[in-house]
Amino acid sequence: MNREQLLAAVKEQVTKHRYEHILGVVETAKKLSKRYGADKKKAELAAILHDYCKFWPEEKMKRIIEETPHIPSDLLEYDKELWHAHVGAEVARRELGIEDEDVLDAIRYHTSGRENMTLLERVVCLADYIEPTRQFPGVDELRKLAKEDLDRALAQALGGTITFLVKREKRIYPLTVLARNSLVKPKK
Ligand code: DGI
Ligand code: FE
Ligand code: FE
Ligand code: FE
Repeated sequence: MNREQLLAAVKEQVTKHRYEHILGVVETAKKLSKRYGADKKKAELAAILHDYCKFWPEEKMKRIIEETPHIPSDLLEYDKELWHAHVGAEVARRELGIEDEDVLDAIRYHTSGRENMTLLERVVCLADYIEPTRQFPGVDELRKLAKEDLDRALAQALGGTITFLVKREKRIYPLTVLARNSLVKPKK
């Protein structure tokens, strides 16, 4: 499928509001790629597909997690919001014919992050936080920081999510902690 066909496929899976978000992530990921030297084509592809499974029924996602050996099954013990990323990568490969492992990883880790994220993964994950339709306290500061320091901006974004989860008495997926730690330099 080409870009237009993939966008049309995504549009059928999500709400109008979510589709606007996805177009925002595409534009932001392209800008960040230019700024930091990531592969613009790969970033665009991952951005188009990153939330493909966002509204899939819980049971359907659970089944895919259980039956796919390389999807970590401990995801089922954490917030359901984490599931669409891993399931999305699997569906992109199986149903949409995406074979590029860099792109699949950028989809797979766009929510949780992971230790030592690739440049492409960092670009897509940060674009997801700061695209133009996103609104949360501190987002403008984060957009500014994103122009100056990719890793500090992403560390701040993940830190915000960790704080948000703690306030709601939710569990934190360990990869999110590892992602943030690997982006923050140890204090001397
Ligand atoms: O799908 P989006 O809304 O565009 O954004 P996303 O894929 O980054 O999902 C973010 C949601 O996931 C956010 O509301 C927080 C929730 N979440 C739940 N547990 C975790 C988590 N996010 C991270 N990074 N780590 C978690 O352990
Ligand atoms: Fe997402
Ligand atoms: Fe995200
Ligand atoms: Fe998203």
